[in-house]
Amino acid sequence: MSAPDDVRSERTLSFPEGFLWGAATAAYQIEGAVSEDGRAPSIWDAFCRSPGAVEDGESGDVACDHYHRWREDIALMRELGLQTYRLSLAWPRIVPDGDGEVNPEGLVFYRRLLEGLHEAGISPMVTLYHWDLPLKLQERGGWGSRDTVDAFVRYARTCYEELGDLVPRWATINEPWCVAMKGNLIGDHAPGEKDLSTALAVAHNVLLAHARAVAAFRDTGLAGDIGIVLNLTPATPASGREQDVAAARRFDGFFNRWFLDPLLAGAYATDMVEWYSRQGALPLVSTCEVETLAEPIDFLGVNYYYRKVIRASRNGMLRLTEVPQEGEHTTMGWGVTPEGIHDILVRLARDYRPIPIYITENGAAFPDKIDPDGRVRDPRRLAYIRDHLSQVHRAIEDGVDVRGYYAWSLMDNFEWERGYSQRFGIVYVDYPTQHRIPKDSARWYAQIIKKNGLPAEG
Ligand code: IFM
Repeated sequence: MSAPDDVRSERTLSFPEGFLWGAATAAYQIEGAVSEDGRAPSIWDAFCRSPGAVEDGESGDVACDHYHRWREDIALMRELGLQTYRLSLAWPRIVPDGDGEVNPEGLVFYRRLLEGLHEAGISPMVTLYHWDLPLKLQERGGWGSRDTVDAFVRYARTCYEELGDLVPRWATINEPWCVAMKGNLIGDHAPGEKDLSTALAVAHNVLLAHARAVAAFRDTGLAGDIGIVLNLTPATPASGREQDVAAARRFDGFFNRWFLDPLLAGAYATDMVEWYSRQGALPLVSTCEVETLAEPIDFLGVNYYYRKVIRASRNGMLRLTEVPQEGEHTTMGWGVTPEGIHDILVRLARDYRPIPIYITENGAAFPDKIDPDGRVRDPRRLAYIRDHLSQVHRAIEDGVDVRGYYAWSLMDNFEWERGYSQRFGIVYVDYPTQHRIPKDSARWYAQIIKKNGLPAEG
C-alpha cells in the first residue's frame, strides 16, 4: 500500500501513547441478511417500506452484505491497521421479538465476529442500540413505553452474559437525540412520528434504559468499560443580539444539554424544562428518577460532524433558524467546521467534568467514484479527517482526555433516510458487486495510525 504524499512531512502532531485508532459502523447500515437465521423485522425494515420515507425506496435488506462478508471486512480492517472497531448489535437478531426468546443464531454470528476481531488484534467497541428497535416492541408503544426500557435492560444483560468476555468497551445507545427527535418529532427516521410529547417521553426512556443498562453491567462484575454515544452540535449565535444569543442557547438546550445535563449532572436543563412546559409537552417524571440518569459511566462517546450558526425567528417549535454558511459542504449539506470538535470537547470538560472521551464518529460524505485505474481518490474526505484530527489534537493539548478516534465510516453504507446516496466510507463499496476498495483516505489513515500522529502541516 503506497502512502499518499502528505504524510511524509517532518513535523508530526503526536497523539498520546495508547490512543486508539478505529472506524465505526452500525448493524442495519451494513449487515443486510434481514430475514436470515431468525432475525425479525425492526422499525427500520418497516420504515423503509413506507412510500417516500427513504430516498429511491432503498432499504438495508442487503446493504454491504457484511453478514456474509465479515471475514473479508476484518481482513480489510487489519490491512488498514485499525486498532479498534466500533460495531453495533442488532437487537432483532438477538431477541427477535424484543423481549422473550433469545435467538442463538444471532448470538453465534456476533460471537464469531468478535472472535474474528480478537484474532486480528482489533479491539471492539460494541453499541447495544443503534436504532434498529424490534418492530414487535414498536407495536407495543416503542420507546414511548416503559416496557421497552425493561426489555432493553433484559436484552443488554443477555449481551453482557453471552458476549461480555469478548467486549472491552460497551456503548449503550447511539445518539439519543436522533432516536427521540428524528424518530418522533421531525419524523424522518423510524418510526416516523411527529409529536413533541412523544419525542420527549422517548428521550427520557432512552436515557433511563441507558442508565439501567449501565447498572446491570456493573452487576455482572464483568471487566470492561461502558458509556453512551451522543451526537453533539455546537451552536453559535448569528449576532450579538440578545434574541440570537437566546436562540443559539435554545438550540444547544434542545440538541446537547437536554442529554448532557441528565447524564452528567442528574438534572434536566431548567430553561428547556420551561420551554417544553410552555408547549405543554413535558412528560411527568420525578426528580429522583432524573437523578438516576447520571449513573456513573466510564467514558462519553462523542459523534461530531458540524456546528451551526443560529438566529432567532418565528420558525418551528424552537423559534429559530439555521443561518446558511459559506465554505465547504459535504453531500449531506453539512458545513465543514473542524474547529467545532475542539470547542465541544473543551466545553465538556469546562461545563461538566473531565471524563474520558472517545470520538465515536466523525467523517464526511462526498461524491466518490472509481477512477479508470481502479483507485478512489477522495482528497476532500482526507482533508476533512485531517483537519478534525488536528483539532482533536488541539483539544488534547488543552487538557481534554480523548482516548481514541473512530472514523465514520469503515465503509460506504445505508445512510438511513438518504439511502445509498451518501458515501461516508473510507472504503468504497461497489454495491452491484459488493467489491470493497480502500479509498485514498483509508490508505492515508493507515499511515496516521502507524505513526500515531498527524503531519503538522498536512
Ligand atoms: O450514518 C450515521 C450514523 O448511523 C449515526 N451518526 C451519523 C452518521 C452519518 O449521518
